[in-house]
Amino acid sequence: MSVTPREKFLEIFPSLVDELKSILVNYGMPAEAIQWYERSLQHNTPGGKLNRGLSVVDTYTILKGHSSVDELSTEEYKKLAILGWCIELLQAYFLVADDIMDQSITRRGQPCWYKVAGVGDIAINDAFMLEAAIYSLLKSHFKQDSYYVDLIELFHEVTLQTELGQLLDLITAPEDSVDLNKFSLDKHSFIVIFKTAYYSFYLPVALAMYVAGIHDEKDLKQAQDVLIPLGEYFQIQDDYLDCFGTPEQIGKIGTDIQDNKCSWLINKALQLVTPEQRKVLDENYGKKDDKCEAIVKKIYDDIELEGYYKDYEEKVAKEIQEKIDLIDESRGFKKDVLTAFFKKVYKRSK
Ligand code: GPP
Ligand code: MG
Ligand code: MG
Ligand code: MG
Repeated sequence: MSVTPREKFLEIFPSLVDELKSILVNYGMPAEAIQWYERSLQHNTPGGKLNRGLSVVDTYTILKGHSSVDELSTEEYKKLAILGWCIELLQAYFLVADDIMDQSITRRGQPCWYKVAGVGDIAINDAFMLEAAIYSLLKSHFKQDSYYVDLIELFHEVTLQTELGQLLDLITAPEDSVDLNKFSLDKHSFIVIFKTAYYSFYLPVALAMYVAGIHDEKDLKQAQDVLIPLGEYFQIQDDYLDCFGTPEQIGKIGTDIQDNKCSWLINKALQLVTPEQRKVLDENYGKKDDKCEAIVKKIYDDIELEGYYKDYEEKVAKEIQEKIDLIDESRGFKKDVLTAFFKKVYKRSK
């Protein structure tokens, strides 16, 4: 029986959990702590789409000129999959923390980790431990490689970039004072590029490029110049789905309107509304109240915001395609890496 790429990737995870648990065992941690850690790893790491992790393997496969992941040797596959799992651990760390900060309820169709009975604030420490797991795995599997320090520096840099985006996301959306004048599409662009695009789009490709030995500055920049706008588009889809997607579709309940978020939707709406509608938005946006949220959504409908989103999507997709067409492949970088990413993202509904 043939396994899907996702199943093949998932098969690696249990061995990483065992390895990570053995670190705690060697420190003499009691069994209950080891069980807790395992539960946190299982609840928070493998349940999502795994697109970021799978992309590391896929990118490497394309850079090596293979047509299928199955052409990689067992050792090669394992190394790339471990890097993929390191991004999934980074994502797990971010999401556990983000859900606390955003007071979210569900994630990936299950309760947010801090909402699980008996977890609460311990989730903060669990988030830190998910991050620490990345560096344990990098050390045990890559210490001998020439690019080991590059990998560590890349994870550190991208983590900082994400935290900067998260900072701006949070201070632009204070709970106690709603001021829609603080929002703008430029600020939105900065927030989403930093909080999402670097770690979700640039990081998987850059990691695979280091392992493949195709990491000339010019090529890293070529990758970044396409992947950052693509990641920006991806987060705008996330903003769109937060309001217009169903919880069944997206596995989480949208919170952006009640959380006073500087979402693409509110920024676009602010450009379109009449002074009367603006007053209604000022009075109802960012309130922890389902009725106020419904009033904001009604305005979004009245101004046909979905149509503007679809227009934006067509425009940005065309621009990204044009950028991909201009890629210089002379040093070994391949535009197919970027096309593959684009195909996964374009018009996604979850
Ligand atoms: C997601 O934004 C943002 C992140 C995952 C970055 C978090 C960064 C930290 C440093 C904790 P979001 O809140 O719109 O995502 P979602 O809609 O999935 O909650
Ligand atoms: Mg958030
Ligand atoms: Mg969130
Ligand atoms: Mg969101």
